[in-house]
Amino acid sequence: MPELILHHYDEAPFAEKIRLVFGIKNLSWRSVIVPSAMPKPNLTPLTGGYRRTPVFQIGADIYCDTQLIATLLERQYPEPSIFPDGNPGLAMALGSWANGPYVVASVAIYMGADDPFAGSLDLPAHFHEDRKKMWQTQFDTDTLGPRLAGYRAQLDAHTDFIRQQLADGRPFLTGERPGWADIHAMWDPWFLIRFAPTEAERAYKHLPSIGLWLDRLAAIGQGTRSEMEPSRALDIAEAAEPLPATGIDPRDPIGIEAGTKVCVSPADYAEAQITGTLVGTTVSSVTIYREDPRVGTVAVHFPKIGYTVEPI
Ligand SMILES: N[C@@H](CCC(=O)N[C@@H](CS)C(=O)NCC(=O)O)C(=O)O
Repeated sequence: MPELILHHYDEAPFAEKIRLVFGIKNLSWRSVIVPSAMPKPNLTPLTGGYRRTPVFQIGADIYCDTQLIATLLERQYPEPSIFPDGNPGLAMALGSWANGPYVVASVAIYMGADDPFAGSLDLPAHFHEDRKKMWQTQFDTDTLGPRLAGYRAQLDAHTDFIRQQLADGRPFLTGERPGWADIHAMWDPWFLIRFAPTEAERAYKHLPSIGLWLDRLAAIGQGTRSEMEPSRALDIAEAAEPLPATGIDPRDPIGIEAGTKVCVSPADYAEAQITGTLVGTTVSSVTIYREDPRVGTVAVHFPKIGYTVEPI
């Protein structure tokens, strides 16, 4: 049985999303710790330059972005489902809220907060500079001050969606069982509590239902985690063959033929150009093959939502 390898670090809230999926599904997985800021010399041979966290690996197949990783895990391990109320489309569509305006409000608040790193987080000295550059397409960190109140107002309006869902006393957002909707929504309080505690207190202290809901989510755990050296993950990729190419979905409007050299880029933040040969698409994903001197041929998979694909 090939191992499920998550490249992540403990403080990464997007990685926490996938750790919670492992928890809901009670999966055993291998944890490879990556640096929280660039450079990431043991990750980029696998991804071709994609630097965001987390990245998921099975053999020589590399999956970028939580939306794609969650979809894959749900397909391979359907029970218990991360869509316990039977609304997979709605829960996935929430990603455009959670990964968009909701997350930007929280990160802007953190970047402009008076108490960043107030907790005991183990982050490198250049972390703030790294993030400033990474988020520059969404906001200018140097001029956040006068706009912070506006971001706080935005955050509170987003948080109120969670309060409304929990108002009838249900334990999780869609009912009795936790799922992907909870995981989307927990990103911001999880992040602010750790990265900007004074801001978190302002935003959540008067809403006890949110703290109790976060406690219930934390109690799910992470499944069974065991650590792996980064070099071992590279060796595994080198020794494995990627999944066979699927070809272009016949209904795909992409207009690029299989075998074409392409560049895949995140369309929102953390600019990067990942180049390779287009070998497959589905209605919601894109796969390229890349050659790397350390790991040989790897398949790198991206979701379509939030990414661009251009021939080069
Ligand atoms: N849309 C991506 C976003 C991932 C993301 O922004 N992750 C943050 C960490 S939680 C990140 O990459 N930070 C910079 C880094 O880790 O290098 C996903 O859903 O996976």
